[in-house]
Amino acid sequence: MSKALDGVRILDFTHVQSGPTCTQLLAWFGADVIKVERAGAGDITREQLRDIPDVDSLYFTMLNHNKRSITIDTKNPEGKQVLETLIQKCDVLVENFAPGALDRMGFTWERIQELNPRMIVASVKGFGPGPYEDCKVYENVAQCAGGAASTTGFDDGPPVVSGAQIGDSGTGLHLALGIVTALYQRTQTGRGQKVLAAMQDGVLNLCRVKLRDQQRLDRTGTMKEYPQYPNGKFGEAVPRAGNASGGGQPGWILKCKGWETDPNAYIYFITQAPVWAKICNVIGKEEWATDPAYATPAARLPHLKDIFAEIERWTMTKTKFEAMQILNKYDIPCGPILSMKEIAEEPSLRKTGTIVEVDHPTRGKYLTVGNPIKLSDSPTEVTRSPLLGEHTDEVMTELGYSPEQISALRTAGAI
Ligand code: CAO
Repeated sequence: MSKALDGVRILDFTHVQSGPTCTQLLAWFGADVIKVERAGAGDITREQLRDIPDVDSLYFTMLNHNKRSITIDTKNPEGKQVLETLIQKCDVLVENFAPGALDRMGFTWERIQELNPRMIVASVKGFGPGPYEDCKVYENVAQCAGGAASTTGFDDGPPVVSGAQIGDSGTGLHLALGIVTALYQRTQTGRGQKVLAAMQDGVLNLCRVKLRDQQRLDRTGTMKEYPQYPNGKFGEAVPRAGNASGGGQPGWILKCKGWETDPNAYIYFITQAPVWAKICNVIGKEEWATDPAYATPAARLPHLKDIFAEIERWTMTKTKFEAMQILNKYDIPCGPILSMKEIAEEPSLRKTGTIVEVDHPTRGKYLTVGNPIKLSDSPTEVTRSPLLGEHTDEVMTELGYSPEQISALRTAGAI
């Protein structure tokens, strides 16, 4: 079957996590992704957090599937020429170097446009234009600067960053959307364009509801679904809300049977208004369905702590999976707190290709997260990440270089 991005060639100049997430997605949709790395070293993540000596780390392999790897020293004049040829042959250049690095290499937007006016140049940077635009940025910096950390955690604790890599992988996702949108516009204009996804912006986009809450707080001085209501204090800025739901249906994480020894024996429970009567029945508090102090969503807001404590008395008598089974029968929205071990072993995720086992020549078999976006006419087959420079000769030959030229460039240290 053909793939959605068949025929699109990506010059993948990305490293670490944010950029590689983006180009991996494009590869899964069928683009030919040629990852350019420095000979001898490659993407720094190849050697970071290694669990097997001298073998590409899981950090690298899990972010670089379905790509080809070519080594070029882009600071070597002959290496630069190879890169120029690649720029002429590709549709998109994706990069997430520190600000200014591409310009310092000699590949300014103007130069790239001269070489290939159809080229889309897509970048991840930590910040957009402004006071921090020259800063290098990693995941957690973006979570802090994008509003995630100040709004995550509990009221009596410090800011907390999320395990979800919303700064890196989240921005990679944003960039991928920008790229396919620019490719679509190019079908009308015939021109390339610059695409920028700043990590601060990407995180803030994902924290949109917290900016909503800032304005609600400014206007009314309180937010009734927050755990600070009714007895705690609100300050000037959106406070950390613990496990409160970000939406209009109050929710919380509750203990389940076994919580004393299992750190993940918990369930997320949402007291969705339409099923309130069913919740009351399940937990044995039938009278709450008609009691004016509990019968309406507005009446319940000052009692949320007590309500969740009562529901928890019930959830603590069930395992999280037993509770799920019972609650689902009544359409009560809830979700088990799943550990990574449980997720890795979950058969349904294997079946859909969301968790995939991949074989690697030096690592052997390992698990990875497959493409979370499923296209019915463009199914994803996850193939292993490339070894450093595995496709240098293959790509150079496709670019028109003869075996003699390739060998001379190698001797000159250009590739
Ligand atoms: N040949 C020769 N030189 C190469 C090369 C190649 N194939 N590939 C990269 N280089 C050079 C670059 O030209 C750059 O050189 P100069 O500094 O002399 O211009 C140098 O390698 C290093 O690039 P860098 O500054 O991007 O790398 P770093 O490790 O110091 O910083 C990071 C890493 C991620 C902080 C920075 O790239 C960054 O801020 N990127 C933008 C934001 C981002 O994506 N962050 C998320 C990363 S994932 O957590």
